[in-house]
Amino acid sequence: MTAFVADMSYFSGKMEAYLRYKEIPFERRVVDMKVLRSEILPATGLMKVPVIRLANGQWLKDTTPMIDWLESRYPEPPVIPRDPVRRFLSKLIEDYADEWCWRAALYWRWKPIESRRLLMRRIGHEVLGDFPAPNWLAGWYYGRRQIATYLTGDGLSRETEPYIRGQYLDLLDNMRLLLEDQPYLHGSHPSLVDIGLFGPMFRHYAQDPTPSRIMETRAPEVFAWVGRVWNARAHRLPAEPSFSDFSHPGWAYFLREVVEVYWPFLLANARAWSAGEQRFDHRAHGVVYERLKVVRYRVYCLEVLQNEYRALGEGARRCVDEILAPYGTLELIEGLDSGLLEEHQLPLRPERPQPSKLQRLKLALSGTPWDMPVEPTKPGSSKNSSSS
Ligand SMILES: N[C@@H](CCC(=O)N[C@@H](CS)C(=O)NCC(=O)O)C(=O)O
Repeated sequence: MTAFVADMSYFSGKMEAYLRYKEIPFERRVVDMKVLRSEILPATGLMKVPVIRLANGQWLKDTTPMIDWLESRYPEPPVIPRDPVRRFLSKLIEDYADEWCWRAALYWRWKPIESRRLLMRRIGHEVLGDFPAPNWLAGWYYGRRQIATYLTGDGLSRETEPYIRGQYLDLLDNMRLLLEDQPYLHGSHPSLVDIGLFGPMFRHYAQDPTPSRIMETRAPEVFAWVGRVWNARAHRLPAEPSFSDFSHPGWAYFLREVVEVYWPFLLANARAWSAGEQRFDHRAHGVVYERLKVVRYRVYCLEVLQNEYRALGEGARRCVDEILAPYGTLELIEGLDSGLLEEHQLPLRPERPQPSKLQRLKLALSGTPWDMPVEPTKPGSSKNSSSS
């Protein structure tokens, strides 16, 4: 199989850590705009990495379903705990790492001037080589676009900035607590929570100059863990992973964030989507993240997690509820239907509607939005959700 990746990409780092640890053979292809446009977009409907092309020509996209799919083909050693309670909580934390840790990782990449300058140059050079503009200008344009979409367009304000900034330091402190007692966050072997948190920690925090310096001094344990996960190989570890439960005090921070902040964010996004809105406000940590973009993909994330929760046996569900009880309960939305479950069935359907020339040009200039560019479905066109 071929993994299409970018060297500074959050989700590519996550995927590669998984493939390397599992020792799944793959050819590594670093993408540029041309590959994104001419190979990845037609095959997957997005210009995003990582994606995988299997030896038989079929494609996979999106790290979360990709890992699920690969786990079913390469089950040993598992990264997803087989115990249903640990499995569900791991998936919850993976999703939080993907969707709620993203903004802060972008903040630390694009806000400090030394990181911003370096990354604009790097991206201009490595990804945008064929852009019809000098590399530095293309990199500058890309950086401004990331800032506009994922920071100022995603709730960064004077009020929220200290919390966005502080999330990184909180992650470091709490990961350090966990790593003082075990080589990986969840025990003896890399697991889904390591892979998920590797997203922000590797290509952004450990490698972008400003946050990297902080990690080196504030949490060398995390710096060492980044190297350990990258270098982990299944055959060098005992055959049976031993994954702990979530009772270690280091998990309290993550569970609280998931229950008090992330899950309500997913609910608010899903409700706004059902109401056909474009933006919504979200209160967390006593401040308001204003005018967050409603993202259909995150309605899908909630739908998947709710399905996982509902599939738990009664005993397992009670156990999950008890573990989360100090922080609250997971409210569910009845009848939630993002309409994206089928889109994420892997391998992807080969016949896909192709973007028009105009859509391609728009994508090249504005970047791939969070949502589907080619088959936009208006909210409300599928069964709509109502809250319970
Ligand atoms: N949910 C997707 C997210 C993939 C994603 O957002 N990739 C980023 C790089 S880390 C990307 O390709 N962005 C392209 C752009 O912003 O134009 C996954 O888990 O794979």
